[in-house]
Amino acid sequence: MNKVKLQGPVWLASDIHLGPATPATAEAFLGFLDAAADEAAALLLPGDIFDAWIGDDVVQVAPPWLATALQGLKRTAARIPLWLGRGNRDFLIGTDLAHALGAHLLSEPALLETDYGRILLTHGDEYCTDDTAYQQFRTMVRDPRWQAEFLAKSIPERMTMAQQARGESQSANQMKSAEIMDVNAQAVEAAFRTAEVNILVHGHTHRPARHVLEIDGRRCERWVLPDWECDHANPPRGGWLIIDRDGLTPYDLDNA
Ligand code: LP5
Ligand code: MN
Repeated sequence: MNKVKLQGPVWLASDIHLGPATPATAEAFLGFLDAAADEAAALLLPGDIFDAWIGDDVVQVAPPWLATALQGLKRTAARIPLWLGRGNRDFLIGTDLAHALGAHLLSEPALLETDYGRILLTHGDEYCTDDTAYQQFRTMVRDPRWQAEFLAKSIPERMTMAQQARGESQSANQMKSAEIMDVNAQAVEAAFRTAEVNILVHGHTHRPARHVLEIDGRRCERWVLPDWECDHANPPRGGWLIIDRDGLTPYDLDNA
């Protein structure tokens, strides 16, 4: 597990799901990246930055939407430390992308040492243990052998597979209950105990909230980051969290 020492205000955002079909979301995110470079001491993006990431070699042949997003990330990384985490859509982000951007990779989970104390940060899909179909899929795609085989395929082949997987995921999700797709309480408790922290931040579930829990007599907080959608949602949504010496503060894209 990475220990990330951070001083000054830290900005966090996840589940932006950048892709070819979401120009308004990309524009909002690029504005956010510039604001972070001006005001934050570090920017942490714990996963699902991209709608689907099929391998770092796409950087070599980036279509315009991706080239613009990468330029934005690189511009920010040149001014403040940028940390990238991996989500269930972009688990194939690797050291080549980090290197190309001048960014760092977050472990899963990562232990942040902030001005407000120790905070555990991760994407969050690992806590959705009631969703057994997803956990099976996760085990498959996190296997280094599966990844090596997938990455050996051509880019067009990988793009087709990613589109197919997105389609299957969307139809599978329509059949699942909201509870199954949320985090499992025991999995969350185990994370607090193992890391010995009182604060956990994650994304993935698209249910932004601050949950207060009591674990072994300790008061713990689980903060959930929102997803971003400015193209197909009215009003547009998105947001981030700022951690400074006074605590954690959520910000909405709408009234930022
Ligand atoms: O992503 P989202 O929000 O829709 O749902 C997630 C879980 N789904 C996923 C799958 C991804 O969306 C797929 C895109 C990944 C692209 C990455 C690179 C390419 C990899 C190619 C893989 C073959 O993460 C969803 C959860 C939900 O979050 C809430 O937690 O429920 O889980 C599922 O939908 C899993 C399904 O239940 C079962 C698996 C469907 C995928 C089947 C793959 C078929 C591949 C065919 C390729 C030839
Ligand atoms: Mn996710």
